[in-house]
Amino acid sequence: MKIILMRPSFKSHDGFLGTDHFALPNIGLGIIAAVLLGEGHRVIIRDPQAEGIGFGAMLEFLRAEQPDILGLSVVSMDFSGAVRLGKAVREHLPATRIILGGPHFHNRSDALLDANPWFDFLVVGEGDHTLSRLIAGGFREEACADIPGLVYRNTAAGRAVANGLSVVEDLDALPLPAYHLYPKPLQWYRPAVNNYKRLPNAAIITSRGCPSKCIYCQGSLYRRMVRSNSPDYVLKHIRLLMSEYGIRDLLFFDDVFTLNRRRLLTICDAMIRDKFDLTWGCFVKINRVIDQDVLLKMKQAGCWLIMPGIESGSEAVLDLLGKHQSMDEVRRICHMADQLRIQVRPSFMLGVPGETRETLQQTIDLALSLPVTHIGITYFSPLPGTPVWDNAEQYGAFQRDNTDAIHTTSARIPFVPHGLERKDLEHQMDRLYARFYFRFSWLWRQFRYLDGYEAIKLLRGLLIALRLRVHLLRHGRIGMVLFGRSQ
Ligand code: B12
Ligand code: SF4
Repeated sequence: MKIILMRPSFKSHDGFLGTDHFALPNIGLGIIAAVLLGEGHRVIIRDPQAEGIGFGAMLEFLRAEQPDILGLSVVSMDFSGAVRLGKAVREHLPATRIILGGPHFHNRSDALLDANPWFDFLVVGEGDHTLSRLIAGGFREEACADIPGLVYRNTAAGRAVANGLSVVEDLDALPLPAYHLYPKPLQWYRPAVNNYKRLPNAAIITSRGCPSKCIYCQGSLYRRMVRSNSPDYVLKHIRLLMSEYGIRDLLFFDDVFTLNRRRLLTICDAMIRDKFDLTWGCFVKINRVIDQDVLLKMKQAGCWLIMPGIESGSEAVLDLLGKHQSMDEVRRICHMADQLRIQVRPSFMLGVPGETRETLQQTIDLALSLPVTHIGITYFSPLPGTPVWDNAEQYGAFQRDNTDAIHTTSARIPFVPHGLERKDLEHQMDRLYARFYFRFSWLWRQFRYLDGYEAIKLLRGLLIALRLRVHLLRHGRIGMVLFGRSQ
């Protein structure tokens, strides 16, 4: 069978203010492709955003290729792009089966399939094997009933039916992503300027799921279902990236890479013993096994960056969000990492449930007081399938039925907490960016971390800061320029 896999994202991410291109290959599609290749199918991966291809050109390509299956990987922000593409493909290629998976879909996506007749199937959860099972079952309705995570049309019921959540038990049994199939060589991709130390960089996932219960997060869907690759598998994967693709810097995109202390230390020990020429960064949770010993070992193994989700400067807000971390812990871990010369790049959300003018101020005060090199800030948006989605209106104003309104960036405000106004959030977003980056102490911190690699990045960073300043002076707002333009 001929299968084309892609993200229906047609937004250009050609640079943070045009200074640096920023694109990463989709790991999930790479694994699905590897599974299908192993079964003898012909697979093509496309990425319009990375390739700089517009909607029309992509449709032309699909019409020329006439795939048996078009598999789309969809984050909520891209759902409207998927609908647009789905309608066009249905019209021009009636025989192509259109199958969607990705974090936008959840247990109650049966209604979504009913509302979108141009799609054939949706997949909820981990779809590594779903396409191969569908093909093996000949797409027959009886076979569909036994495929975990599948949402399909059930003739007897007269509507779509959802088969729950698909979860892969044994991650070591999965093949590595089919790196050779990405539309650009792996070495071409790079994350945003503050997320890599050296190039070429790559990103990998070595565990899935998170035991925490943050009510706004997709990770919480997999509660208690944390599964990890063994250290042997992880090390084999890294060695391949280094030897075949010359990768020198890695991002561990696991929800919380430091979750299992023993596994983490085993991986670090092997990297140290075998003298890996590798720098790396990872997502962490402040209160998940991070301590002085662990951080020191990570540093010795090449870790230069940790990215905690701090989210808010208010413990009461964090408790409401199910995050439960104290400000003392946040400060302690950030200082500990800074002393070991591990850069910290936390993320914050503005306009979360329970937010008030005071808690916004607490978040700004916290961000400015921490010894961190960069910050990531987005406006909060409820995401489909997460606990907060069901009762978002209890906490604020939100256009539930408008998928275009789901926007987890600093460009648009999808959700306004009761008691606040849009302009409060806009004002605080700009204030936080401006006050964080236009400080002498920020510049001083950059110099503290200066080495050959950081010098090049600092020049890029200063260019970005300068452009931000000019933009702020000209337009009075920063937020809109931080993300790509729609094509
Ligand atoms: C790495 C990452 C990124 C990277 C790389 C994205 C990329 N090119 O793949 C960067 C930093 C660029 C990024 C950007 C964004 N991200 Co992001 N990101 C992640 C992260 C940490 C890991 C993704 C990953 O590789 N997972 C591992 C693979 C194996 O899983 P997967 O991609 O979900 O694929 C599996 C299933 O979903 C399913 N599946 C997926 N596609 C398909 C397609 C078919 C046909 C089938 C059958 C199955 C299937 O099967 C796959 C294999 O199991 C996740 C959190 C997480 N742990 O997943 C957030 C996450 C995906 N990101 C999220 C968001 C919101 C974003 C942004 C919108 C953020 C922003 N402010 O701009 C952008 C959107 C960019 C885009 N258009 O994709 C949300 C999505 C929530 C939602 N409902 O949409 C997540 C879940 C984090 C969260 N907040 O909870 N992200
Ligand atoms: S926000 Fe982080 S800690 Fe909370 S559930 Fe999601 S991945 Fe886990």
